[in-house]
Amino acid sequence: MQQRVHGLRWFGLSVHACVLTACLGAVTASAQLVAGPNVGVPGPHVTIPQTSMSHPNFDGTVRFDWGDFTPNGANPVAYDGNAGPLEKWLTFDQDQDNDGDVDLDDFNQLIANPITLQENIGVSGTTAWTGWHERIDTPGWSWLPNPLVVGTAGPTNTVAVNTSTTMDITFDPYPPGDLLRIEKQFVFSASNPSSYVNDFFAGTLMVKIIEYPTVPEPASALLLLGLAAIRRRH
Ligand SMILES: [Ca+2]
Ligand SMILES: [Ca+2]
Repeated sequence: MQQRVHGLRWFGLSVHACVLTACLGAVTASAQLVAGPNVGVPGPHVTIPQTSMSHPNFDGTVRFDWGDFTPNGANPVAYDGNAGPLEKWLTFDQDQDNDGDVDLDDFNQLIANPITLQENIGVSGTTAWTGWHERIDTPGWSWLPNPLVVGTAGPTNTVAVNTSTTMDITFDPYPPGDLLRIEKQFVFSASNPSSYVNDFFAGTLMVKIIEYPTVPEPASALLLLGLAAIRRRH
């Protein structure tokens, strides 16, 4: 069943459409989003507008800030192995150079420099996280390496590995109740920028990113790995 809910407001962001069961979590008092690695299942869908010049975090570059790094401002996310990933739609301002019109200068300015996505997450649910996985689902955009990962205390042993479209971050188990800030940059990398201009002028240019936390391997899987190792030795 894929009932969709439109126009819910949550932490100042629009949850335009998502699976009903996931959205119910988003609009209760806990405002918790449930996400997992099951990419065949539609997960919670959040639209994030470009952070405006009037926003306190605005630093002169194109950026997207999801919540802030406070207990009330962070977005609670819980892991569920059966759930689909969070789906983020990053939407752009049109008058990028703030001169009162929308023309090619705006588009060229938009694609000229790295774009920042900062996510402030409350680790929620009952399972400690050991990683965070993201994938850019819109052609023409690529990650830059070296994301910033900052928690309330930790996480430790953070390692990030990326391709142009995937970003895999791993760390020591990080418990529910703590905050996590994950900040990455991506760039426009398409070889045919002119084919993106119409969407930009129409106001429909956006970058879709899917993401989910990862958790420790189940004990049963580790046991099986151990048994296999013992058999190999004999
Ligand atoms: Ca302009
Ligand atoms: Ca202009």
